[in-house]
Amino acid sequence: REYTVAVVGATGAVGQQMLKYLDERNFPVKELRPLASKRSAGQTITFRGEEVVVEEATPESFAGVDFALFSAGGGVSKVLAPEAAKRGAVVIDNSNAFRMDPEVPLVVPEVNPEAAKNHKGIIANPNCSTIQMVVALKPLYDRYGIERVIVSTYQAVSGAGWQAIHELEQQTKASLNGDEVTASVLPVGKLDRHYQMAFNVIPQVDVAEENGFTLEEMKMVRETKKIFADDSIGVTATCVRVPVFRGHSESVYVELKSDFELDEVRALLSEMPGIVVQDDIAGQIYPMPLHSADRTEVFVGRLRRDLNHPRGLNLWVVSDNLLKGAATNAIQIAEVLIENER
Ligand code: A2P
Ligand code: 11C
Repeated sequence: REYTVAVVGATGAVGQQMLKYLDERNFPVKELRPLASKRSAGQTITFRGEEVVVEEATPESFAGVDFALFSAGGGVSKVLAPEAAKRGAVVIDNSNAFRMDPEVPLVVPEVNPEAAKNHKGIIANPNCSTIQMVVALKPLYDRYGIERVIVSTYQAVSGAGWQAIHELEQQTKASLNGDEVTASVLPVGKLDRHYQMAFNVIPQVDVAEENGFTLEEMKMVRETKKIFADDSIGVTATCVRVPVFRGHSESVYVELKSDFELDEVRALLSEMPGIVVQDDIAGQIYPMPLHSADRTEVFVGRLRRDLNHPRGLNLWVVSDNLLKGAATNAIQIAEVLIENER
C-alpha cells in the first residue's frame, strides 16, 4: 500500500529533511503534499524527480491524507493538527504542542514503539535533544535501571530554524570582516533581547520557565520520564547553544541503579539499533557534530566510569538534530504504524 503524505513546514529546516528522508528511505508515498505558510504558496519543490507545488496549509489541505508530518512550530500544530486528525490523517507532530498531553503518545521507535499503538490521531515527536539522549540511555535503563541523569547540551543553531542558520552565517562573515554584527534571532526569536552567536556560547535554548530552568531543559526532564513511562528517573539539564550549524552534542552523566562493567556498557550500546559507538580516547576516536551531520544514527563515545560514585557513568552523545532529532524519528514513527497495520 502507498500513502498520501502531507509535510507541514515543507520549506523549513526540518521539513526539507523530511522530504529528503522520505525519498531516501523509499517511503511508500502515493502523493506528496508540501504545505507551508501563504508566503511560500506557489513555490515548487522537487520530490523524486518531479516538481511539486507548495500550498498554503489550511484545514482542507488534509482531506485524503494518511500521514501529516508537522514541523511548522507549535502555533500551527495547535490549530491544524486537530483539523488533520479530524479528517482521518495520522498526525506526527514535531512541535512542543502536544508532547505532554496524556492522550498523545510521545514516541522514539528504539525506546517505546508500543506507545504508538494507542494514538487517537496525533503522535508527538520528542524534542531533538531528548531523542538522542533517550536512545543512548535505553540499553542502560533496561540492563541496570537509571537513578538520575545530569546532562549538558551543546546545541546547533539549526534547531532554531533557517533564520538562525542564516544569522550565524552572517555574523561569522561580518565578524571576520570587521563589520558590524547584528543579532535578531538567538537565543529566542520572539523575545526582545538577542545575542551574537558567532564566536560565542549562549546558555539559553527556548524561553525561561518559572523554576529558573529553560523550556528546553524542562522538555528534557519531562519528555524523558514520559518516554520511559517512569517518573522516578531524575533528570537535570543545562541547555546551551553553540556556533555549530548541524548536530547537537551532549555530555551525559548517569547514575545507574546497579553495578556495571564498562566493557558491558560498550557492548550493550554497540548492539543497540540506531547507535554507533565511537569510543577510543587514546586513538582520538569520539563523536563530533561535523561527522554526524547527514547521518541518521546516534553516536556515543567518551565512556568513563565516575571517579567517586560507584555507579556513575559519563557519556558523550552526538546526533544530527534535523535527522534523528526530528525528520528521521518522525518518519520512523510512520513506519512503525505501517508495520503495525500488517
Ligand atoms: P514558510 O517558509 O512559508 O514561512 P524553520 O523552522 O526553518 O523556521 O521553518 C518553519 C516552517 O514552518 C516553514 O516551512 C514555514 O513556512 C512554516 N510555517 C510558518 N508559519 C506557518 C503557517 N502559519 N502555516 C503553515 N506553515 C507555516
Ligand atoms: C532547538 N531543541 O535546538 C530545539 C528545537 O520543541 O521541537 C526543537 C524545539 C522543539 O532549538
